[in-house]
Parts: sequence; C-alpha cells; structure tokens
Amino acid sequence: MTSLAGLAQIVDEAARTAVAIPQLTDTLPDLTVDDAYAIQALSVARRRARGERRAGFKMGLTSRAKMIQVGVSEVIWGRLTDAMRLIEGGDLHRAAYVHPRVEPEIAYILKKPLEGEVTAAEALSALEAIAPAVEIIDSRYRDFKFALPDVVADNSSSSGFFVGSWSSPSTDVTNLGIVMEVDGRPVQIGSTAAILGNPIRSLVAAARLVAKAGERLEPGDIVLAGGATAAHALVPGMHVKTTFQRLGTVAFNVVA
Ligand code: 0L1
Ligand code: MG
Repeated sequence: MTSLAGLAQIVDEAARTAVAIPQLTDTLPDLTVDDAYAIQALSVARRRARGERRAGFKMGLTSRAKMIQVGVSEVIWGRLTDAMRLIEGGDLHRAAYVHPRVEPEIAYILKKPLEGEVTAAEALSALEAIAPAVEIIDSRYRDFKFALPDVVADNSSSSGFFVGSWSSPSTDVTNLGIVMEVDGRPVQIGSTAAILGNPIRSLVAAARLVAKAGERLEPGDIVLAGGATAAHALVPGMHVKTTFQRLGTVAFNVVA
C-alpha cells in the first residue's frame, strides 16, 4: 500500500500543479479519517518545507448548505498558510486552481491561545479581531467529488482566502446578512447564523478538533469559521463582491 507520506505527496502535487486526481478512496476504500488527517499534516509540512508559513486554520462543512452541496455531513478542518492569503481587492488567477469556488466566511484572529474544550465565552475572550472574509476552495479531485477521507486528506479543499477590514472583537456577528454578487448580480444570499447557528461555535470546534491532532490555536492564527452559503464556481472575467452587514465588503477579480 502507498504510505501516508506518498499519499501526501500526491495531494500536495495536485494542489501545486493544479491537476485533478482520482479520489484516494477509489483505490484505498479503507482509508480512515484519522489516516486522512495524518496525510493532511504531511502534505502541509511539504508546503512548509517549501517556505510557506503557518497562517491558521479553516473550518469546513459548518453549514447545512455546504453539507448538502458536497454530500458530506461532518464538520472538518484544514490548515492555512501565508501563501494562500490573497490581496483583498486584487486578482485571483484561475489557472492556479483546478476548479475554484468561493464562499463567504467570518475570519477570527486570535490574541490568546485556545486549546481543547473551551467555552464560547473563552473563545470570545481570545479574539483580537473579527473580519469579513471569503474562502477559495478547490477540491483537487476530479469533478469536485470526494468521500470524507478524501476531502480531509486534501486539506479540506482549502486553497485561498481574502480577508476584509478587521473590526472590534466585541462586534456581534451572530446573525449578519451576507450578499455575494458577481458583476453586480446577487448569486448567494445568507446569514452568518448559518455557520453552526453562531460562528463562535466554529471557533470552539476548531480548538477541540485541532487539539485532537496534538496542536493548539495560537496568538496570530486566523481561523475561517466556514461557509455561510453554498460555494460559487469562479471563471475568468468575474468581479466578485461580498457584502457583510456591519462588517463591510470583500472583493476580487478573477483573471485567466
Ligand atoms: O470550507 C468548506 O466548507 C469546504 C470543505 C470541503 C468541501 C468542499 O470542498 O466544498
Ligand atoms: Mg470554507
């Protein structure tokens, strides 16, 4: 059987070269979710070895819309690096991805560590700031189709993120309206309440799930709380603008 390091190389190379691969579970139907998190860690270690730096974590499948869209019903997580962060108001290069999609999220940045079982109040008191954000997800699997171990091994589809202006950590983001527009036309409408009923629950879950992997959330980490709507496919020529009630906007252009 291919080693976990070998599988990490396969998913990492697929991401690096933007070439789609078959699902790992096609040939390894017994691959477990624990194996998949080990593959994810090894594939992100390869990025780190190329010079990318830790930026934080992303939570995935935190809304019903997302679970229905991909047919997987469990909250998952992945790792962010500095190379995944894109400049708000700037360009996204379509050629760097297999089949990118965008989804609106809330970004938290921490001023204190969070580890293991924490309460929502403890999570709130660890916040440095809150911002509107969008995540670029890009499953490296053909046709954006995968089973749970596949997507976890593939860093939970994480491939990029844009963050808007930071607001006070006391900003109430429990139920804020969100409108994502493409070329001025609304394509997704939702609320931050779609993120586990309250996005702070996503940060609580991040502290717990990351601790299971022997890690903790550190000061300076960004945590993306998860998509509030279904994700929208990106093609060159699009101008994407997402407006978050109270928090502001996040915009970018898709270029070839
Ligand atoms: O961030 C997410 O909710 C996505 C997790 C992976 C599933 C997908 O690629 O849509
Ligand atoms: Mg997401």
